[in-house]
Amino acid sequence: MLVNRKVLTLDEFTIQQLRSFPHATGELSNLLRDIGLAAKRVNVEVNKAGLVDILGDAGAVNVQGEDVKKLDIFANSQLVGVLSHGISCAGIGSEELKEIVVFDDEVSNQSKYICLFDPLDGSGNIDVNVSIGTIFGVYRRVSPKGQPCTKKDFLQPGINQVAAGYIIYGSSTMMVYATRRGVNGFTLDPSIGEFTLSHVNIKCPAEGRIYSVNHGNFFQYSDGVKKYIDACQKKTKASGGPYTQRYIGSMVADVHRNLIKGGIFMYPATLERPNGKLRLLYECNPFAFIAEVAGGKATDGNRRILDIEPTELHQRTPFFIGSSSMMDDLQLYINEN
Ligand code: P6P
Repeated sequence: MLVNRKVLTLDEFTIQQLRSFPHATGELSNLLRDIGLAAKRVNVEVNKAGLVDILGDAGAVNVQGEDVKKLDIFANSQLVGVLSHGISCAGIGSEELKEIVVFDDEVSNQSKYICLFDPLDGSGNIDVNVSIGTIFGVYRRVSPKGQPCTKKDFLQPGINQVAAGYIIYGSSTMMVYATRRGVNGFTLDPSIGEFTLSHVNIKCPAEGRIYSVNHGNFFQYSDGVKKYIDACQKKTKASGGPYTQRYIGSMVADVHRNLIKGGIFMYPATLERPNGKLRLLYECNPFAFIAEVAGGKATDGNRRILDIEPTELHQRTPFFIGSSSMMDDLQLYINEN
């Protein structure tokens, strides 16, 4: 029986988007397709991580002082590889690399975009088969085209992103990305080896009943955050609950679930980490961009994440993201304490 299922691949979708902007150069479409290619290569290794000696620590330690798993290194090299050999990126910043990488060749210097990414977030979960992910954000460079990109290109507020997205390597492998026109999700179809459009124009529900936070740090949180968490636990059907607590320990998985179902994810400042744990440039900014395009909100507890002017490549920030109504509730507790 012929199945007449019109499947739109990532390539077809980006080209379709390009056709609706006659003056577009196609560079952003190329860059997104490059990231999709790297993700497919990472996916192959993630899926067999339990079978080959790619598990376990690579013996190295990254700029964050964290044990680096071999898959982190592999994912980083795949992204640097496709972007440096493409025609759409002048340079990158990565969680795995202390400094930016300026591609500085004639073609790359003509590119108008730079890219920041966390090549494999949640890598501590690799050995226990929990979903992990890649996170990326794309900016228009502020330095002149034709010259090598500079650090200033990477220290832009998140509101300047032209696109942001993530790949989640889970029960299926999905690439979700946002431009100002919307958020769309593509599920990898192994039968054709292509990301295919599966979640059109994703919107984050204004209300949600899922709250995600590490309760192990509860007594280190601010009074306002503690009182909000306490209120979540006391929600009843009559007061818009009951809420459920879900925390995977892999931000891509937690935030993806809350984006689709509604909910709030929190990684607050703690006594041990007064600036929070999560990185502004390549973890929080991309998700904040995605959340806002989808109708949600993202703050550091006081400021809109996308408004923060970065000063360092690997700076951290407290992070709250999710359904607009839940974020407004949280802000009331923070403001009152
Ligand atoms: P904790 C993974 O290491 C990560 O960066 C995020 O993906 C995740 O949400 C967070 O850290 C978990 O941190 O301190 O709760 O284990």
